[in-house]
Amino acid sequence: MKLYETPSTPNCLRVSLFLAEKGMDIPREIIDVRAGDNLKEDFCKKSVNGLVPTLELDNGDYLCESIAICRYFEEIHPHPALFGQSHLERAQIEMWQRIIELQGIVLIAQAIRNLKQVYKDRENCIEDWGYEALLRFRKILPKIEAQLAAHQYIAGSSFSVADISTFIMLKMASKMEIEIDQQWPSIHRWQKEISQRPAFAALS
Ligand SMILES: N[C@@H](CCC(=O)N[C@@H](CS)C(=O)NCC(=O)O)C(=O)O
Repeated sequence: MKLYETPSTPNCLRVSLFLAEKGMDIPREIIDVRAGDNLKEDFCKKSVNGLVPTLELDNGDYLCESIAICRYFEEIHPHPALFGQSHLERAQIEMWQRIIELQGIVLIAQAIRNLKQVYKDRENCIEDWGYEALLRFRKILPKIEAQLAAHQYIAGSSFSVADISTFIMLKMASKMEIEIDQQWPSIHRWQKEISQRPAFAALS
C-alpha cells in the first residue's frame, strides 16, 4: 500500500490526521501538485481525478477522494471507530460529513482557488466566483457554532472523521483571514480541545 500525497495540502492532511488517530502509518510518495506532478500522464493513470491524495493498494487498484481513502482505512482497521458505531451514529457522522464537505470545504476551496489563484497555471480564476464562494462559506459558521454549543464534537458525543474534516476546513478558512475568535465561543472551545489530541498537537 502507498499513499501519494502533497503533505501541506488540506485533503492530504485530512488523511494523515485520520491515519494518526488510528495509530497507523503507511509508505508515502510525495507528489508536488504546485509543480504540476499530478497533471502528468503517469499519475493520471493512477488517480481518476488526477488529485492528491491517492492510495495505491497492494492488488494494483487505486483509490482517490480523501473520504473514500479514510473509509478504506476504517474498514481494514476498525478501531478506534471514526465513522461511527451505532446505526444512528454512522448516519449522523455521514450527515455532518456531507454538510462540512458540500457547504464548507468545497466553497472555501473555491474561494482560495479563485482569489489566491494558486492553480492559475491550470484553470481560469474568476474573482467574482471567489468572493461569492467566500460569502456562501460564511453561512456554515453559525451552524457549526450551534452544533458545538450543544455537543462535544461535530457529530455528537464521539470524535469522528467529521471533526477532522471540520478542522481542515477551518485551517483553509484561516488562509482567507477567517479566524475563529470569541465571536464563535463553542467552535473556539472545540478547536482548543481538538488541538490537544496527540495527532493534532504533533502538527504544531
Ligand atoms: N475531493 C477531493 C479533493 C482533492 C483535492 O482537491 N486535492 C488538491 C490538494 S488538497 C489537489 O490535488 N490539487 C491539485 C490540483 O488541483 O491540480 C478529496 O477529498 O480528495
